[in-house]
Amino acid sequence: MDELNKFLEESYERSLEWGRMNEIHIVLGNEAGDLDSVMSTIAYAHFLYSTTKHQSDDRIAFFPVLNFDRDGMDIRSEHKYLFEQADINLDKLIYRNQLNFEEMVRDFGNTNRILKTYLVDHHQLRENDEVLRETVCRIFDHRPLDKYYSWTDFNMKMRIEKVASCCTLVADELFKETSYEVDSKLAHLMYCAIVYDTKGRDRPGTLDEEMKSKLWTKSTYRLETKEIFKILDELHCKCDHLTPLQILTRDLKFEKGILFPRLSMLAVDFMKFPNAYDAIDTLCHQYKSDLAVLICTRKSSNEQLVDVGVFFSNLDCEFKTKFVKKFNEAKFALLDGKYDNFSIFKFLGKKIGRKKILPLVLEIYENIKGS
Ligand SMILES: [Mn+2]
Repeated sequence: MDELNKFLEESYERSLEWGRMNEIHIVLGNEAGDLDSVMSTIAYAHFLYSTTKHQSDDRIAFFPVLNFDRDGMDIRSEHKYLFEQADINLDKLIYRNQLNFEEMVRDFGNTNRILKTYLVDHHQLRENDEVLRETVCRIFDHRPLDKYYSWTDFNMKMRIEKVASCCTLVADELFKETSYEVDSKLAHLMYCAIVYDTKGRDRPGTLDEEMKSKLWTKSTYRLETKEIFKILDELHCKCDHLTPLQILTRDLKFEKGILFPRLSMLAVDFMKFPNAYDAIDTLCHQYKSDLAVLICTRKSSNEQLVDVGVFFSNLDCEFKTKFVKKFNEAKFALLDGKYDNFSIFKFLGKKIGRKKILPLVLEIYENIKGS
């Protein structure tokens, strides 16, 4: 068994008997579970494991926790493809539902055992991870800093930088540590995540590019950038094997009670699925959310088309009217729709994605609710 699989299997085994551990290090990715989040999680956990002096101590554990359930792996086709290609057993990865963080924090509290958490690709804990808050000691993220979410009381290190991929930040951290040799499989997996996040393009002079080429030299697979991007993008966009609900959940963010699924098709096309409307309704019920904002993009030959579907689950007409007005001001034009509580907006500006739409919607939402 190769080094990476050995590490993953050992981590998995120890996660089954975490109560026996004296020291646990949790590396936690974001709930959307996109490629760079997943690869950063595994890479950073492997890094911590390899650079710890007490490797032979069987009461120290390093858990790379993918922040979704095992079923969630099957709908993330591009992840699955890369793991299978790298000969990594999907059943030996650690998924969010396999660990009970409440119990863990309770069990470790008031003892001298150590429980530490490292966040990658996000810096806000969602509600059911909030219990880990005081254990967080390190954060790597490439999203804009959430000004509503404060970490100031905590003694921890945060690296938030505007790069295309979170793997870029983690790789940089790994390469800086001279005692650590980046594993060749991990190098390949992180390389692929960066290629995906930079859309298969070269970005000379950026940290993304620098890390991409450093990882390339460590990797054993050596597929061309363009070729990798084409494969991953096709896998990501292919969703004819998924139900509308699966399409909504495979890249989903849930923040401040609002759902933000990202889709690789336009909202107008998504709504053509027979159960599309019911799927959004079901999702809102599952999360007890009163607003879902579908961020939808489709590539056409020379441009990226963006539209946004907004589902007002439990909100009155007045809220809707105000929302439409504010959203209009941000260059989102309302299209005629056939539903009372679901509206589609076409984006009239040049370029936008979830990273920008999410804070915009939160601001509008809080603005209206507060008025
Ligand atoms: Mn990311």
